[in-house]
Amino acid sequence: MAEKLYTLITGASSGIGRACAFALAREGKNLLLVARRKDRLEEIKKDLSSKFSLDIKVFGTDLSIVENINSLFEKLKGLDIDILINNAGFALGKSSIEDYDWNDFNQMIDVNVRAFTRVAQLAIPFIKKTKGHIINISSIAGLEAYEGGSVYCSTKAYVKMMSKSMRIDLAGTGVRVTDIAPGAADTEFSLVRFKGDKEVADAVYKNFVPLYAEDIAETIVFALNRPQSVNLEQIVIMPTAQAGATRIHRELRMEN
Ligand code: 8X3
Repeated sequence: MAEKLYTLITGASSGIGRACAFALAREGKNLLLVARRKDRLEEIKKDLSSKFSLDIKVFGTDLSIVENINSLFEKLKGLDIDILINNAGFALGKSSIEDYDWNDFNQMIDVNVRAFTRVAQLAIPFIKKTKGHIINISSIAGLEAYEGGSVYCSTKAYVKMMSKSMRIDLAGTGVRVTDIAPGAADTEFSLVRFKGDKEVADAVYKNFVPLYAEDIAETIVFALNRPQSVNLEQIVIMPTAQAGATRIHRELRMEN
């Protein structure tokens, strides 16, 4: 077995990706952190390096451009990677398909579908070599369509189906594949979806206790730490107050 193993995390600068970096650092994993915002990755590296003795490499790159993914993997050549957290993805906009901005559709497809697929494809030889684990981040949106979610929901259904396909294609290699499907998680997700409109974004998580990125990261650590012979294939994780993509029980809280 290789001396030094790395966990590769895409979309590592915020939300679930960032929480995974912290959770996996606590597990003693060396990290390869990828995101567009390199300054944020450097901050995470600085923070983690002050607490843990790990090898952490950061890569500031825009995965929506396939050539960037190809050159990222050129740089990773020679490293032993046993975990991929294929997390980069986002929603942009929320409206009827009739009115949706075509550019928003394309940006989601570029990252949630194309980059997700290319990262998985180029990571597989590394993960096969170490008999490692691929964690794909889908969503409750990939299981249930909702109003205004057309392309976002479809991209996440794609991730779900790709996860199953990877399981089938990689059966017999010792590689594990887990699809993590979170519900309402209070991250930058809604701020990005609503293009910086904080009031609208905050309202998504109002009057109930949402998931936090750490809840999802801890669940991922649980899946990774099962015995090598056990593959948790799909984990749907929602707040207790959420019973479906659009079924959230909100309590009106009385202020003191
Ligand atoms: C994020 C969950 O329900 O806001 O993928 O689409 S949802």
